[in-house]
Amino acid sequence: MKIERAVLREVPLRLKEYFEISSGGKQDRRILLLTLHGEGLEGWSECVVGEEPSYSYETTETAWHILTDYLLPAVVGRDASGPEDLLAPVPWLRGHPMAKACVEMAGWDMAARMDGISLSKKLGGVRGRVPVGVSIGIQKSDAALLDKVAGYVDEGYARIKIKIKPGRDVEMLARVREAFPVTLLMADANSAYRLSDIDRLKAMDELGLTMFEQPLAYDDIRDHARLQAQLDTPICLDESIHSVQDARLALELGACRIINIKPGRVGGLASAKRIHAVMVAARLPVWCGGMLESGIGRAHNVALASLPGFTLPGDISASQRYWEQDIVDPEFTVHEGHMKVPTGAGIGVEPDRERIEELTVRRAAFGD
Ligand code: OSB
Ligand code: MG
Repeated sequence: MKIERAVLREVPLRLKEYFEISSGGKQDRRILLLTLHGEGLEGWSECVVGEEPSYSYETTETAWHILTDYLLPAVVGRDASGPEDLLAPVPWLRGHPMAKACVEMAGWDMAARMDGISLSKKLGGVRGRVPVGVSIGIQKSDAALLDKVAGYVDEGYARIKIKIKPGRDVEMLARVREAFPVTLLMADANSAYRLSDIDRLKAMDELGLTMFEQPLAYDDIRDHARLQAQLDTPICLDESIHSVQDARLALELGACRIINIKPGRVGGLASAKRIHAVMVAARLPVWCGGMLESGIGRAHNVALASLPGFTLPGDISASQRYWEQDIVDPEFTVHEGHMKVPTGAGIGVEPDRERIEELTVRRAAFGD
């Protein structure tokens, strides 16, 4: 696949609702969109970096720097054998998985279009629709949270994830569990606890949670193993897993029983597929996480979630849960707890080019 041209854009989008997690909150996203051109086709992707180095060390600014100073100049003008080969010219570039994934994922979209098949099919997807959940940020009060949960349960979401932090955890979750005795509930701490918080963690172990996501430090697989040995609730790792090597280490140590796969966090869709394969071989489930994406990133996530091992509902909610107006047509919707996997070529949804152009505040182009 010859890449003739690349255009990177920054597109600000305001979330309908302030989204708070244990490390901080956000209202305004600075979305980075990449378009690769070549073979008479395009490939689209979204870089899922956050605005601040909190979830990951990468930020909008570091990704812009890595993409424009290293990755895109290396990719444009080259004839790669496929998406996995796109970054072959920069094997020495360490880290920055979200910036790398952005290039690789646009390559997957283009490769699927070259074959005239959907991205889902190109990746080995087997499902026409995928079960989806919703991730609820930390609310001002427990009453506000109960309201939110009720609303999403009514909308049919297959699983409710609740963000927690010390002090907004045991009692709050117990109230939700009491009001929703049979709903699939899980908690995501985004690394807000330490092993010394074991009493609180054990209290949450009594609430019948489907899983406990990333309770401990982002770089501490060993302590997660110690914690998992003391809990019945499966631990799901998010921030700790950046590669198939991390996944193997976590499984060997017994640090988790579930992995949240985000293609951006693990350096792309090929890496996501490798982690998926290791988990399927271990007979453990995975699900697709989210990074408050626009419809472009969501399209990639839905395609990935159609692979056989993605048996748990993903953090892949309807466009309307995030944005007044998404930047793809059609927008993503949820019916009976599921989202349809687009069947058109590539990501299978049309970027709203006019609106994207209008919203663009920064642009870098490579190639003629
Ligand atoms: O930990 O899964 C997370 C959003 C930003 C950063 C980290 C996380 C999240 C979410 C949102 O939980 C999931 C979504 O996109 O709906
Ligand atoms: Mg998480």
